[in-house]
Amino acid sequence: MSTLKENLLKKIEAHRPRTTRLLKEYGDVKISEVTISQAIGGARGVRCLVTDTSYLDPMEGIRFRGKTIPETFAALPKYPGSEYPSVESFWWFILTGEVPTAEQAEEVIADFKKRRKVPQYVFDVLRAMPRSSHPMAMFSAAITAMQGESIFAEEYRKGLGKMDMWQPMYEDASNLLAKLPVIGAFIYRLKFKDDSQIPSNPDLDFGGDFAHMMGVDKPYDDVARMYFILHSDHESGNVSAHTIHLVASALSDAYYALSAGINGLAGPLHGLANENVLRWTQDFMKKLGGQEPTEEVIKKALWDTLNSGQVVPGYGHAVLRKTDPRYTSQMEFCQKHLPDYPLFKVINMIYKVAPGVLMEHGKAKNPWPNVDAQSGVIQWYYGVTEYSFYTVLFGIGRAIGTLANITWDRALGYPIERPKSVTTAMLEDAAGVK
Ligand code: NMX
Ligand code: MLT
Repeated sequence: MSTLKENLLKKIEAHRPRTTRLLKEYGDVKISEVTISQAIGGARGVRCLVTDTSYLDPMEGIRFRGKTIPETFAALPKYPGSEYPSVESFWWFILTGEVPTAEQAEEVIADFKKRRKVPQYVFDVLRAMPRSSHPMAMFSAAITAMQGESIFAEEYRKGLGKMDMWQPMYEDASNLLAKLPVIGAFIYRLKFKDDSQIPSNPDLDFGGDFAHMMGVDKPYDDVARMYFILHSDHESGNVSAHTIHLVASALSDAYYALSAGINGLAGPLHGLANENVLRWTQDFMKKLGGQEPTEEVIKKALWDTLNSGQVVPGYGHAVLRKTDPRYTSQMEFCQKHLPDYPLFKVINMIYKVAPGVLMEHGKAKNPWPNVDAQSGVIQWYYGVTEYSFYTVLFGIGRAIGTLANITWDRALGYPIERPKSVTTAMLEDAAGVK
């Protein structure tokens, strides 16, 4: 057993009695109530999921295993020669809640390298799809195509005890995660670089190899590490994480569960917003025809979007009520690496203007930017200008937290998810509507 798996087993064994005790002794304690507006309105604010990998506070933003973003980046060992930790060290951290040593992180890097090879049929499937397919459709199809590799599904068929289910789930999660950079970069080069593929480099870590296969020079390796970690987890009520948890609760394997979540991430109100931010900004710059953007013209463009009934992409959030710290973290990266880049200046100008416009518009509960408002500019700066690819980057990141989460779901024996629905007539009865 690998050191990581041994450590995880210890954590699982220590955690199980907590869940058992809560269920047995405190199962009737209320943590939430549901109103009619919550039942109709997308269950906003209803507390009915348990996730230990991360927690989202509306005012503070995300904490991964109790640590804020700056604390996470400061605590994890940096990848040698890099400003950021490796994704593999973060994988250790998000799974166990403990910061790995540099040696432990190295062990995971070595383990992931062994799991990296993608079966040829996945590339064949992708090549058989129309080249016009959206990169997210390709990404989802590639993950589903690999379902036959699932160790969990095979072990389940043979007969698997409930308390042992986390082990094959862990193997599937690790196998799948290690392959995602290869699949992502393949899709990018298939669609946008005439299928001129760059083979994986066995000397590189998750982020470094992704940058190498994308064909983008340093410091894009650090951009990849930062980007994947920032997008990894956002507790489990968001569409992608919730879908992955929900599908896995039917004891569908990690391949089925992750591809389902990726489909949810592809929606414009969720991950696809990062593509739309860049589309919106580029369209707006095109209309300016080389004219220097000003706060006044940005204001007008924002109002035009709102008046046409569209949302301003990259702004607003279902939980957050302040600027997303993932936005801030990427903004700080830009301030350091590309302070004078014109597109970054425009994004900053939108940040100055948009919250006021959204407040005046009076609908959005949160007028502040989310993660997607700042992520595309970094990609654009490093030459990845094909913005329909951006949500795949989000998806590779999101796999980290959600695959850790479903491993824990199996470790703690969480049951199939099945909330109860009611009819509109029942709501009217409950409200005493005549
Ligand atoms: N632009 C215009 N209107 C907005 C915006 C926005 N950015 N955000 C919220 N609203 C509207 C929303 O459409 C709703 O209108 P209506 O009453 O007509 O249905 C109203 O404000 C109330 O919505 P909220 O309760 O503030 O937001 P909700 O929790 O329903 O939705 C989002 C959250 C994130 C879906 C929403 O803010 C949005 O559509 N933002 C733009 C898309 C985006 O950036 N999504 C990415 C989210 C982060 N991620 O990566 O997943
Ligand atoms: C996410 O990262 O999943 C988004 O910010 C959406 C959310 O948390 O609801």
